[in-house]
Amino acid sequence: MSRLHKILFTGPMGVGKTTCIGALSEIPPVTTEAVNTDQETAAKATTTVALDYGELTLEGEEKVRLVATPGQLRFDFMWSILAKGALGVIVLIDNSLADPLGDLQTYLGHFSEFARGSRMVVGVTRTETHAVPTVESYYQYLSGLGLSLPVLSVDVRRRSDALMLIDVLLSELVYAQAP
Ligand SMILES: Nc1nc2c(ncn2[C@@H]2O[C@H](COP(=O)(O)OP(=O)(O)O)[C@@H](O)[C@H]2O)c(=O)[nH]1
Ligand SMILES: [Mg+2]
Repeated sequence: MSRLHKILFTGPMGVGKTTCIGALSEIPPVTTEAVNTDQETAAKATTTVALDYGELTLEGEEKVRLVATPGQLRFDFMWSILAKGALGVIVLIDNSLADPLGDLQTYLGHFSEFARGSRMVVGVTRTETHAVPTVESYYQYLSGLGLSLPVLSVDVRRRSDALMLIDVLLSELVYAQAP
């Protein structure tokens, strides 16, 4: 399996990274959960401290490694290590949090190489309960930063939505590599 075939998932704690890899992976996902000591940010019993790992076979028998970053910002030193050699980054944003566009800005900053190289897709979760910011306002926000990235409203508990994120990222990569 080539090192190049890695897709990285990132986004705030509780957004759905572990769920997304679980929905996609053909192997039992490897996840490193620990007792959540940050109940204020997300009321979950456990949280991912190191990473999630899964595998998915694409058309043409190519395998991709699915890797998620830990959500808590105090583990952000891990992000660049995990991003090394990744084909692209899927940023999940939780629309129910206080400042979803601010969250997006954080991940755009940390993964700016991917954002500028059009090797990034934004998936917005919990739009069924939190309709704003709208997908349109995400596009406007990105456009204000000179970025043109796909933004999709997703519920990553559904495998079809999770697969859509992968498909859109892969078509972006093909387009980015076209002469
Ligand atoms: N409404 C909604 N809930 C979600 C979605 N994705 C995940 N969840 C729920 O959010 C919780 C946290 O998800 P998790 O995958 O652990 O988040 P992580 O911290 O990013 O890994 C779980 O209870 C999921 O069932 C989504 O797209 N929409
Ligand atoms: Mg997790």
